[in-house]
Amino acid sequence: MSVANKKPLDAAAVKEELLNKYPPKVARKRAKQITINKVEEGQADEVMANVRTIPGIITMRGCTYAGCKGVILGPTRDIVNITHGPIGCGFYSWLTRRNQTRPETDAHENFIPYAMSTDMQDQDIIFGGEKKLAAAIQEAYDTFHPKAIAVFSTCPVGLIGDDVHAVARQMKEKLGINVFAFSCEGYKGVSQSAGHHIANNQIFTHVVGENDAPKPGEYKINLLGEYNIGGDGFEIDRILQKCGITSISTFSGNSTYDQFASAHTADLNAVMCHRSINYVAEMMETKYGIPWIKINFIGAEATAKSLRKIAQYFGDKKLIDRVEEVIAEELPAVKAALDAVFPVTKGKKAMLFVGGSRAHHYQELFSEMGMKTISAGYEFAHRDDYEGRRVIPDIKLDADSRNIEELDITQDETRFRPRKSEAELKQLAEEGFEFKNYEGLMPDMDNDTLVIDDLNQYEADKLVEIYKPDIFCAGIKEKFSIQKMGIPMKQLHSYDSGGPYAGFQGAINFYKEIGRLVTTSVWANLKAPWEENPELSATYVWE
Ligand code: CFM
Repeated sequence: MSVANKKPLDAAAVKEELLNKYPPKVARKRAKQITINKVEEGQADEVMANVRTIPGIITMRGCTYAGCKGVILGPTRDIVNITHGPIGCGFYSWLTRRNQTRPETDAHENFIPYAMSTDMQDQDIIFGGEKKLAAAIQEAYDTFHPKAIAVFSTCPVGLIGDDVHAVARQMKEKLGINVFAFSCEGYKGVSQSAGHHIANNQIFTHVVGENDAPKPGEYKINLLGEYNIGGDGFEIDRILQKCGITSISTFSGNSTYDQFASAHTADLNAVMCHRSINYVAEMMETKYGIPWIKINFIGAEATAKSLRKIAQYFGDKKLIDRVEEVIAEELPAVKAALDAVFPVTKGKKAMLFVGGSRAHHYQELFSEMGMKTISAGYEFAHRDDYEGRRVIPDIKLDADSRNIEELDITQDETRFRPRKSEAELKQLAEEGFEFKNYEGLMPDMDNDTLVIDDLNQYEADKLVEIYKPDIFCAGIKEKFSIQKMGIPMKQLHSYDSGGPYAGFQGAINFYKEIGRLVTTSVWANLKAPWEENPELSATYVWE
C-alpha cells in the first residue's frame, strides 16, 4: 500500500518510499541526506551535506563558476567581469539572476547589462587561451576604462591549465588598475558553494582594505550576504537609512568596488546569508577586529528583531529609540496586510527547497501567515546551515573541500582595532547577546519533518505526490514539473517576477502573493493532454 493513503503521514515511511526505487548504493547515500527532524527529543541524525551529487541524479544545484561569477560578483556594477571560456558560460550567466542595481546617476558606471567573454574556440583549447585573455582584458580596458577587471575561469581553463592569475598580474601592472582572477572552474567543487568561497577569498585579498578614507555617518555596518534579488536590498537600505544606520557596504547587492574597498572601516558585520559569505565575516574579524552577528530581514518579525539586535550592539539610546519608532511606524501596514490574508493562509502547508539560506529564512514569513513548513532543505548548504555552527569542528574535510583554498589571515598591524572593550563585551554577553552564531534551519522546524539535502527531481515529484502541499518553493528548474502536478509553485531564487520580499514592505508583498497563490485553483484544474485522453498513443514511422 502506498504511504499516500496512510494518515497521518509518518516521516520514516515517507523516507522509505523516497528511497525505494534507488539501487542499494544510491539509497544508502541518499538515506544520509534525508533526515527526520528531532527537535523535541534532542539531536536529530546529522545531515550529510556538501558532498557530490550521485551521477545520473537530476540535481537542483549549479556549478562553482555560477557561485563565484553569478552569485558573489554578479551584483557589483562597476567591476568589468570577463568570463574566460566558451561562450555558453558567459551567455547563460548574463542577467539570469534578478539582482538589481541603482547607479547614483546615469553617468556612473554600470557594467551589469554586459556579458563579456573570451569566447574560447577549439584552437584556444589546444594552444592555450592566455594570449586571448590578455587581449580581452585590454579590449575591455580600452572600451570602458573601469577601475577594476575580474576574470572568471570556466571548466576548460582549468583542464588546459591557463594561468589566469599570471595574466591578471601582468595586465594589472600594464594598465595600472586592479585586475584579479578567480580559479572558479565549474567542476572545482561539488556545487556553487565552492564558488562562494573562492570569490570571498579573492575579494578579500584584492579589494577589501584598499580604501582607508573614513566614510561619513553613524552606526556603520556592512550587510553581508544580501544580493538585492527583486529589490530586497533596496527595501533593507530604506529601513536602515530610516533608522539612521549607515551601510558602508553590501556584499554584494547593489554594490560598488569602493564599498568592498572600504568595508574594513565598518564597526559591525551583519550576516544575512550565512552560507555564501561567512568566510568574509570571519576574515574581517581576524584581520580588522570587526565582530559579526547573524541577522535576517526575511519576515516582518525577523526584521524587527534584527534591527533591535543591531541597535543593542551599538548600545546607544538614540539608536535604540529610533529603531523602536521605525518598527512602530512600519508594523501597522504589515499587520493590516497579514490580517487580510491570514484566513486563507492559516493552516496551509509549504515545502521549501532552495539554495543555502532561503529554505530557512522564508519559513519565518510562512509561519507569520500561519503556514506550516512540512519539509525543507538546501541545495548546497553545509552541515552548519542545517544543524548550527556548533557542529563545525565535527565536519570532516573531504578531498572536495580541501580543494578550495583556506586563506591564512592574521591581524592587520596598523588597522586592527577591537570594536568593543572587554567590559562592553561582557555586558553584551550578560544581556544574552550572541556574536558569530547561527543555529541553522533544523531547530526552527517541527519535529518529524523531513529535512532533505540536495533534493532531486524524482524526490521532488514523490514528495508532492505524497504530501500534496499547498505551495512548493524552489527554482526555475523545478517550477513547471510541480505546476503540472497541480500545485502552486513560487520561485524563491528569482521570486518569479515579484519582490521585494525582505523587510516590512517585502513582507506585505509576500503575504499578498502567497495569499493569491494558495487560493488559486488554476493549477489543479489544468489537465495535460495525456491526463484527459489516456489512450493517446504514438507509433514509429517505420511501423
Ligand atoms: Fe545565499 Fe542567495 Fe541563498 Fe546563495 Fe543562490 Fe540566491 Fe539562493 Mo539562488 S547567495 S545561498 S547561491 S541567499 S542565487 S541570492 S536564491 S540559490 S538560497
